[in-house]
This record gives sequence, structure tokens and C-alpha cells, in this order.
Amino acid sequence: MNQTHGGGSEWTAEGTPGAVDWSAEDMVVVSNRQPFRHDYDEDGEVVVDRPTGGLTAGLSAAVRDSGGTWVAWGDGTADRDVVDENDCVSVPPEADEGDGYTLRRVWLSDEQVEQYYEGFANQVLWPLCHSTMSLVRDDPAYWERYAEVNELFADAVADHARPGGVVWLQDYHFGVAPGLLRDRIPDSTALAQFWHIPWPSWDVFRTCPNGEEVLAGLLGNDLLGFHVPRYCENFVECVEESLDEARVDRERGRIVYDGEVTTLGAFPMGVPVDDIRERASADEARDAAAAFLDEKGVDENNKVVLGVDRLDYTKGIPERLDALERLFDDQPDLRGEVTYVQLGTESRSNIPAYQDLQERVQQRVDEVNERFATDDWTPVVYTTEYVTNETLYGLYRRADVGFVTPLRDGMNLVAQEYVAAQGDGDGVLVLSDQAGAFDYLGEYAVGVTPQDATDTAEGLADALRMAPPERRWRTRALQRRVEANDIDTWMRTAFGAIQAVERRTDAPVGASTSDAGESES
Ligand code: ADQ
Repeated sequence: MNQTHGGGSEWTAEGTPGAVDWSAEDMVVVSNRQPFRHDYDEDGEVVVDRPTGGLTAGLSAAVRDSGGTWVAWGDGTADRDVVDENDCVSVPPEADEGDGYTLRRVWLSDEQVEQYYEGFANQVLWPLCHSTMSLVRDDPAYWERYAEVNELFADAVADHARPGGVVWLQDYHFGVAPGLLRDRIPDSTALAQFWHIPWPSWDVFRTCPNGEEVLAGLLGNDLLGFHVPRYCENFVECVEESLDEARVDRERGRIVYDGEVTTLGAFPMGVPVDDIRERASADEARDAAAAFLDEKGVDENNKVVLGVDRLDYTKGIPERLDALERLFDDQPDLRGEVTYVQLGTESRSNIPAYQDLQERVQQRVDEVNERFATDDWTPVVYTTEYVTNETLYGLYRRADVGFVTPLRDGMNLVAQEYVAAQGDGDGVLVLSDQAGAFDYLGEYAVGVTPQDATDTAEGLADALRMAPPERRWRTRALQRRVEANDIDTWMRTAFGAIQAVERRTDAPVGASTSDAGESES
């Protein structure tokens, strides 16, 4: 049923990643969220929130080594009080001169946050790109603020971009900035962007308000990266349908628009595999997970099914609870034997769709527990509390099943973290066929269709009853995949492609251009 895709496509990044000399480039990384945030604590002291994710840590190291700058929204309560007259601060705070890098902060008003971030980015682009059109909420002010904030970022970036350097934008908050940057940075500066979420089909994207402007803006990039070839293909389809003047060269993975060339590529993002494996195998992680489960009243002999997500409607958490209910209905012998642990981090709580989701998850957890709980067994343990990385990695390691069932997901790093944390363990990954990660891991995971409670319940039962030899070979095969494509490989492949890209060439599409490149609209 479930096919795997991937390798060999015309959008697959070419070549093996080599050693990249970050110091050879002046790099400017641009993201909505900042890598370091300064806040006042209750005693009025400044405290620093540090990067924990693999991507932020990897990009931080690259910016540091290149002697570059990171540009991001300053959203901390003490952020304004620690920057210099150019809105810059050196991070990490304890770094000696030369060991840190510059963080340039962009300031947003409450209205800008509401209309750019919570508005166009998270109530238009996010639901559209995840093909949940019914959740799109538009307001003309959203686009105005989105364009305005992109302009603020473009101005800030222009202050730091250097000839021969690289500007690397992250994600869907910057659909306009690349087009603006074309005129504001030196021609010899490479301009690249990685789009972390799916790109939908034209049939969905055509409903995007100001969609044409977003496409044109993104074609300001010299290189535009997605996780999987399918998203590149969808993007090209949208360009062909929407921008008459654009010409597509599928063979070379390029689009020429407005006299400039944009190269597209699929760069599947990975996780810091070695680091996760080492930390998940440590006694501290095992003890932290045991203490967590003990505190929640989970019997140490029970099988544990683990979900780890931001509380986002794309992650399919209520649907997962439906499948669990189906499992306990259909397979009563598993009652009392299996505990489903769901970690959910609150996210975008000012947006009504997210408030609704939070309520719905709590309601479904309560319903499943009310139906099946006994005096000494609670089927679902659900918490929104913060857990340390030690506890998280320990839980990955302890869990018999990693339950990763998004309705749609650009990649999904949790699936890869779960596999990486297994070490010599043999936890089974149950994975949605709607996650980008499925293209790389679907062959050895237990694939499920997340909207289908029966299919998902059957997949979960298969995973729970799988014999140890099969568990082991599947785990080893999955581990080889995540090892071959860890975060370091992603950084080097993506950065290698940025360095190799043609910059601002006014090259016409050559004779090899496919006919499909001629727009029909
Ligand atoms: P996200 O939608 O945030 O990312 P994901 O890829 O799963 O989704 O990454 C989430 C990260 O946050 C993981 O590293 C995970 O460990 C951590 N996390 C989530 N919930 C947590 C919890 N409750 N406690 C502790 N840690 C938690 C977006 C796209 C994805 C894409 C990534 C990277 O939506 O499709 O994979 O960017 O490009």
C-alpha cells in the first residue's frame, strides 16, 4: 500500500557532501525565532534562553565559524536592553571575542506580531501548506503586515550581507523578503531559503491570497530548498500555473523568472544522531524517564507507546486517540498492558484553531481514560509540562513504540529522534504516510494512514505484537537511514549547494528546457 519515494528524482540534491569551510563565507542566517533570547526573571535579573534543537545549534555553529550574523525577531522582555545602538548583541553571552557571533534583532509591534506572525504566516500559509484549507483565516491586513515585516527583515539583512557571502533564510515567514533582497544585497552574495513545511499542490495553493506575490518573492532566491522532491514538484506546478513569464528547466532543476535563475533542491533534514544516541543511552536519561513514568503512575512492566508533538492540528493527536480507543475496543487483551504517553508542547495559543485543538486533545484524553481506566491502570498519560532533553531521550529509549502520525508534516524530526535514541534497543516506529519522513523511513517503519482509525489501530497492534527479530532488523535498517542523513549531512549538503549555485546570472533557459516549462495560463 505505502510506497516510498525519494532518491533519484530530478529535484534531489546532487553529489556527496564534502567538508565545508564555513569560515570561507560571511553568512547571514535569517529566521523568525531567535537562537538566544534575553528575558527578565522575577527578581529583575536577565536570563538567557538558549538553543536546544539540532538545527539551531548547527546553524549557530556555522554562523559563528563564518564570522557572520543571525537576524531574528527580538521577542524577549530584556532583548532591547542588551543590544547595542545597531540592535546587535554578541552571543552566546559568555563567549570570548571571536568565539561568538552577532545576533541582530528586528523589533515588531504587537499589531505586527498579530497580523504577520499569527495572521498571514500562521493562519494563511501554515494551514494552506498543510492542505487544511478550512482553517485558513484571512484578513487584508495580514498580507500588508506580512509584506511590511518582510521589508523590515530585508533592511536588517542588507546591513550585514557581504559581497561573496551567503544569506540563508529559514521558513515560511519570509515569502516576500528574497524578492526585496535582490536589490539590496551585492550581486555576488548568494541568497538561499529553506522552506521547512510542505508545499501544496496547485489545486490548494491557488486559493492563497496574494499567492502570486509569494511565488514571485520566493523566486528572488538563488536556491530554494524543500525537504522532499514532491514539494519541489508542487512548487514548480504552482509557478507554471501562476506566473506567465516564468520558465522551468526541470532537467537542471531551475526556474528563470524576471531574468534571474532560482535553483530548486530537495534536502531532507536530519537530527544529531550521535548526540541523541549517546545521551539516550546514558544512565541519567534512563533514570529521568523512569522517574517521569513512576510519577505518572505507569507500571514499569507496561508497554509504552510514545507521542511527542507541538500541540498543532497538523500532528493528528485527536486522530491518534481515536485509533487508541479502537485498539482497546478491538483487542481487549491489550488493556492494562499498554500505556500511551503523549507529550504536548503548547504552541500558537493565541490562535483559535490551536485553542480548539488543545481543548479537543484534553477532552479525548479524558474520554478514553474514562472508558478504559481501572484502579491500577490509566491508558493515556498526557502532559503539556516541559520535560528536559534527558527525560525526552530517556522516554524515546524506553518506549516500545514511537507513535508519529501527523495528518501532514514537512519532514517530522520526532520520528528520526526516536530511531536515533534506540541505540541497541528495538523500539518500533509507527509512521504516518503523510509525513515527509515517510519518504525516507516508510520502508522499514509500520506505515499508517493517520485519518483512518482502523488502519492506525491495526498498525499499532502490529507494532506492539511484533516479534523481537523483526523489531531488531527494522530498527537497524531505520538507524542506517537516519545516520546517513543526519543534521550535519543536511547542513553540508545544503550549504554545498548554496556555494555551488549560480548567482544572479541572467542566463536564459537553454535548449534543454522542457516543454512543460511553458506556462499555459
Ligand atoms: P515542527 O512542526 O515543530 O517543525 P518536528 O519536525 O516534529 O515539528 O520538530 C519538533 C521538535 O521539537 C523536535 O526536535 C522535538 O524533539 C521537539 N519537541 C516537540 N514536542 C516536544 C515536547 N513536548 N517536549 C520536548 N520537545 C519537543 C517544522 C516542520 C516539520 C519539520 C521541522 C524541521 O513542521 O515538518 O520536520 O520544522 O524542518
